[in-house]
Amino acid sequence: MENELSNLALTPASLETSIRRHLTYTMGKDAEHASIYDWRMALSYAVRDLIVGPWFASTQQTYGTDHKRVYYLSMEFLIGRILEDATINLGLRDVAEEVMGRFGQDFRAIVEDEPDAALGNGGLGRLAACFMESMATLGCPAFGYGIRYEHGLFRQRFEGGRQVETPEDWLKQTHPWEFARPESAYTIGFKGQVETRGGKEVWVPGESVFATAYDTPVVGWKGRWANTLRLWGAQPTTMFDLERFNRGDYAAAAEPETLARTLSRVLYPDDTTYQGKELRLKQEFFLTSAALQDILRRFLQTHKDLRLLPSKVAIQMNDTHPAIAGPELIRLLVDDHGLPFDKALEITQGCLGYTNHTLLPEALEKWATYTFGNVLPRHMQIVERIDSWHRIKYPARPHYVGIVKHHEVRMGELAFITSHQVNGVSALHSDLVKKNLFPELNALHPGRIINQTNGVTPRRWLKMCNRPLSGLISGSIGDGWEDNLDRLRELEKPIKSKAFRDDFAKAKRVNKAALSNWIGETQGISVSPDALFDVQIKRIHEYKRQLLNILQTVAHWDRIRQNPNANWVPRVKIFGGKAAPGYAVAKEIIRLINDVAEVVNNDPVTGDLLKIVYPANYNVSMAERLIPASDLSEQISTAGKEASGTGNMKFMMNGAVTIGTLDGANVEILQEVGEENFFLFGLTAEEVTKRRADPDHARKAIESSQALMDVLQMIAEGTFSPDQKDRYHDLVHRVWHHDYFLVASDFAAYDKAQMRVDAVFNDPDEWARMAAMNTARSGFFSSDRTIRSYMSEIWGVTSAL
Ligand code: 26W
Repeated sequence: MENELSNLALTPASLETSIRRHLTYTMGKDAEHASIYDWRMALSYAVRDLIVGPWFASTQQTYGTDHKRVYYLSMEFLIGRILEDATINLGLRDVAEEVMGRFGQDFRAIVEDEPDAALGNGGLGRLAACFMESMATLGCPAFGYGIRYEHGLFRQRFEGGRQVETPEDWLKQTHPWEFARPESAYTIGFKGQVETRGGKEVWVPGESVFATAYDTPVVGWKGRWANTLRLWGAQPTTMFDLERFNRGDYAAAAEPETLARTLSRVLYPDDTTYQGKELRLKQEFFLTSAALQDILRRFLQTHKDLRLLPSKVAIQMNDTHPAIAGPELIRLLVDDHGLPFDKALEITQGCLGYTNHTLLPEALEKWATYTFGNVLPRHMQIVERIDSWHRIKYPARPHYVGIVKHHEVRMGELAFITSHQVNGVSALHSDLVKKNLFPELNALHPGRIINQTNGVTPRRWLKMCNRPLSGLISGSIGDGWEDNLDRLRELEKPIKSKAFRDDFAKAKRVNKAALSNWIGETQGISVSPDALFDVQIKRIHEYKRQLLNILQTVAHWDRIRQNPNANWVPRVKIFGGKAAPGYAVAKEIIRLINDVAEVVNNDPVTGDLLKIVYPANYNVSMAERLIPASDLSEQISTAGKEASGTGNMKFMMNGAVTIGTLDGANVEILQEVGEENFFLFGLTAEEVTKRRADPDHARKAIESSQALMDVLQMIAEGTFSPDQKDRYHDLVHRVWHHDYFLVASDFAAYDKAQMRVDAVFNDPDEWARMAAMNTARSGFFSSDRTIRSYMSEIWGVTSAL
């Protein structure tokens, strides 16, 4: 099927007419009185109109050919802004800019007026968004299912250097991309009891809410295909108690409403530690049950035999958050459709796939059987039944392995056993999933665990966010790399010429100049675009080691002060990221970075040689600004801890060189780009385990590095907290005595690697070559490659294009 741009029948004049029509009839404004919001809405509706054609065509085609569909279940979709991305994929970004110009409107300003859809915490949520775009680009018939949180990830401010959270409000203005579907509503039950009627188990829930659908079309590259992101909002099943209301008891009257609305009110802002909160379990079941009811309804519209479900339906669980899908699908098949348990389990396994995104033990979901059984009594029975089925079928299963152990339901084991494939998200991570996370289950089910290395969409993360570089690429290898990213390898030939390397450096320089203007305007810090832009942007976690970065920054600052007239490479250290509100240590690290910045940025001795910038409220839109302007990509997690990383891939694509450990997908980046184009340092995952076994590892490392010793001393003495000299005593004490993430043990190697960075940066042409080679060899990290692989190895789905 071909829905090329010509099918959109678009000319600048017709777009102009459409925008004017929406301004008048949708927004009810004339051009003289329209605000930037009105213009944005008018443009968004005009663009949305153009997506509807391909969207209907895709749906009809899928129905018509009875194509197998993919259902991607995720508690998070970190989408960011939609308008510019949609114009890019429809091939009308420049037309839109021109037409808005005719109205006297600045396209950039309009694009930036759109709030980010921040329905996710970090990597897992952003991956889901990239996957949705790639599935649309590849013509893989798919639905994304998630929750329409009223409030996305909190807004971050700094007060006296400390993180302060405020609620986020993306739905305050009308969200123009969604279509409400009040007619698509499902009842979701909770609690209550299980009754036996005529030898059958029947769940009688004690509470219920409606899940109603909100659909956002997701259009792929060149508008050839569009899928649906279906987000569920919770509605009360009974509006309010009129009798209580009439008695004047207004709060009590609204109780059922309050209860329901709470379910889709906020995104849990924690991706660090699993906390056994009942509301979270309810949210997970709310998403999953609504999705499965919708999937079965759609299947049964055109099929009778539920045993054929796995031939038409592939369901992917984004981590264990929707892992209740196993028991819920079995419940629907057995209780509502009368299938035998064993058959229902077989069908369920045939449909489900499970992606693991973390090995951190504190992030692995497990629910107290008390909570689980209370909220989902029927599912508790089914979980026990799955577990005993598995124990009996696999008598070699060790006694300590199982879904229910020590009065807890382990969601990882549940997801594993109810799926036909389990995958990790990078080669190293998948290896560790086999060896460390599920060694016994892996032995019982050889071949079930596979690897699917993550990727990112090059439309948003190169074409859209980096116009100078994408222009240069198209100018030298032509168009067509956008959906065939391996073609970037063709750049290797031009990279051999000095002229091309100069152009590459110029494109980077344009982005850096824009960023330094933005930093000046928004942060009040003046930074030179000729300095080395060294960037670490990601959630703040101990394992990601922002602490290592800031400690080395202090060491560097101290060295410049000792010898200010040496030939230093000017550096701008840029940080971005949020800490989970309850993660005290991460918040201390944020404060330390801000405190160090305060001192360093005001030091007349180091002046422009070193600046530290930490803009608050890092999000997708900020990433789009920072990544194209970066020289150095900080990927410095403790080896074995970062499952994959996806920011690392975005930096590489945009011509930043990585300083990094052998962790997650860094391993594969290094393999693609070669050691000569990567600043590698640090302990390997195996060495980390060995090193940790030495109880004195930190002390030994500190005592053998004078630089680290000095840095810790300065921080402990209050150099960066003159108003409260003991502020960082605990933090320094932890480095000395409980350095679980081996900051001290990797410090010297990191410090040395940073010196190698400076040496290369001093040779601009060599730096340009390295940077350009990173772009040229980033093709493997397109999420198109990842999705093709999921399609053939997990989903058994072909392209409908
Ligand atoms: C239940 C609390 C909770 C919530 C979210 C625990 C853990 C999570 C996520 C699994 C954390 C996450 O986002 N993981 C990241 O997933 C990315 C996409 O695969 C990887 O690139 C990152 O390395 C991984 O940290």
